[in-house]
Amino acid sequence: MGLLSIIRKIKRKEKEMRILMVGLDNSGKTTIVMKINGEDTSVISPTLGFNIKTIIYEKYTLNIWDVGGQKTIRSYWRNYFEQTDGLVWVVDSSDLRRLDDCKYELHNLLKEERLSGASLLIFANKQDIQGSLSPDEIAKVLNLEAMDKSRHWRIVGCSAYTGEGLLDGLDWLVQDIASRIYMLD
Ligand code: G3D
Repeated sequence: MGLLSIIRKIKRKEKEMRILMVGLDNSGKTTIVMKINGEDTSVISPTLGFNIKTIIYEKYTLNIWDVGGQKTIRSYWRNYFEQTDGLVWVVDSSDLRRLDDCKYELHNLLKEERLSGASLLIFANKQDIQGSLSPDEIAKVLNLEAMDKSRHWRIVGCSAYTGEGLLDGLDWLVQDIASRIYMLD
C-alpha cells in the first residue's frame, strides 16, 4: 500500500477534513475562522504566511488552513493544495474595485488539477456593509456558472462580524465533503 493510501485511510478513520481558505487579502478569511472558532474578532492582524486552526464540527475534525492573500504571496498557495477536501473562497462583497482581480484569481485556482475534487464554498462576506453586492450579484460578476459542471459548489452570503451565514456555509461544505469521502458510513 502506498503512503498516500495509508494517509487517506488514517484520515478516514479519524474523520478529518482538510479545508483551505483562500481569497484576496482583506476579504475576511482570518476573521471568519476566528468567529467560527468563537474567538474575539476585535483585534486581527493580516495573515502574512498561514494559520492552521483545528475545529471540531459535529463528528468531524476540520483542519482549516488560512493562507495569506496578498498579491506577492499568492504564488505560494499551490504549496497548500495537496489533500484538500474543501476549498473556501472568501470575497469582500463591498470591494467592488477588486472584483475583477478576485474573479481572475478564483478561476486560475480552479484550473489546478490537485483541487479538482474539492468541494467549493464561496463566502460573499461583509454583507453587513451597506452597498455590498448580494450573493447572486457576486455569482454573476465572478461568472460562477462557467465552472466545470462536475464541481460541487455553493455561494453563501455572510458577515464575519455578525456571524450571519457562517454556519450555513460551513454546514453545506462539511456535508458535501462527508457525502463523498465518508459515504460508506
Ligand atoms: P484576510 O484574512 O482575508 O486578509 P481579515 O482578512 O480577516 O484580516 O479582515 C480584513 C478586514 O476586514 C479587517 O478589518 C476585518 O475586521 C474586516 N472584516 C472581516 N470580515 C468582515 C465583515 O464581515 N464585515 C465587516 N464590516 N468587516 C469585516 P481591519 O480594519 O482590521 O483591516
